[in-house]
Amino acid sequence: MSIDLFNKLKGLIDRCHRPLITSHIRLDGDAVGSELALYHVLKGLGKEPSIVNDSPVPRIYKFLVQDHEIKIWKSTQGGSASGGPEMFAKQIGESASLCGGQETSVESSTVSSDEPLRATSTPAVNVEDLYDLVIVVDTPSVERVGGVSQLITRPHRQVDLPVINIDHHVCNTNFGTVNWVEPRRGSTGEMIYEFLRQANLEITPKVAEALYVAIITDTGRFTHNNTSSESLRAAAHLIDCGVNPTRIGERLYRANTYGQLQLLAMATKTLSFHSNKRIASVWLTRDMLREAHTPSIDTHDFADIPASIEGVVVGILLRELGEPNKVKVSLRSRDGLDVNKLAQRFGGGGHERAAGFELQGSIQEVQERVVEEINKVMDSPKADEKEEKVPA
Ligand SMILES: [Mn+2]
Repeated sequence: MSIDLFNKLKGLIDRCHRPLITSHIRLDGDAVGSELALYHVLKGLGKEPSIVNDSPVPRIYKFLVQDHEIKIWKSTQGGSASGGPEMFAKQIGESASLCGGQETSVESSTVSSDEPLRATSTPAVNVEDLYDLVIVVDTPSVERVGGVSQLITRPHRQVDLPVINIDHHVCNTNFGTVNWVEPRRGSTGEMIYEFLRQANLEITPKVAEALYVAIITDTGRFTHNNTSSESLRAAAHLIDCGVNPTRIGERLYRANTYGQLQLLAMATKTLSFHSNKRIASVWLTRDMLREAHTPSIDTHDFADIPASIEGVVVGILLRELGEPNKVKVSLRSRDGLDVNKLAQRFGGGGHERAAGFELQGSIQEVQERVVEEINKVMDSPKADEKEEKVPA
């Protein structure tokens, strides 16, 4: 990070009083860990930070979070961003007075409720009255923030709130007022660690634990191609700051539910190969999730099932979403095949070796389209060149 960029970030953080911290929909360990680390640091500096997310905290990361620390955004009906100032006031209401004594709509993240918000007559509130800075972590675009993007984009605001964008996605759109985007980084947590070091800010055990979770999960336990000596040095220092790696390992990697294992068995049964076994895919339907009593968020690393097979260049996970006929596609690759570029063709994105997008259609239809597109990329001369290195 350049001195100039550091000074800009530091300046905005020093001047703020009530920063809003948020991240992408369907939170992962990097998102939750980065948010919490910043939250605790800012609290330590005497600020009044709030974390508000579109999605609830996935079960395995809840051990990091106290109920009141992360709030969840309640979207309006249909999940689309809509509603006038009254609806907006209701949505961002954080205290009884702001909500006219009604129940608050920004809930603790550990409360899971899919009830759509009902419009009630509440006084209009400006976002500026609640927050004076927005910090978005680990998120490539404003759209990926989900409903909380209403706090970042213009229509409901009188003045532009400054937005800090800290991210390592190669497809980041630089949507912030200040953008710190480094795609070579293994995680956003690693970037926040660097910022704290450079700013000479204290890394308390709580901060260290949150950052460690961000780093270890996003590097795939230090195995993904974005893992660097810096990732490991950061992790090593975080252990010095109070992290117990065994405890974190237990919480993250020995915490499967029976339902998850049932789903794993079901998903593995759907395994199919394409293109001379260079592509492998599995899928999960809503019925499977229901049968295993497991939320979709607990299955995001199932893309590793097909990708873990020897010789497979691209692993695909297809998941039916809540909306009818909508499928979430997750891709994992190796041998230099850039799935971020592939995902961008379908309106998604991510990293070179891990990316995703959503498509309309049945699982079968979506699978065919995606395999066809991957084949095109694989068959291009450039991909062939790289593939020659792959043992058959
Ligand atoms: Mn990340």
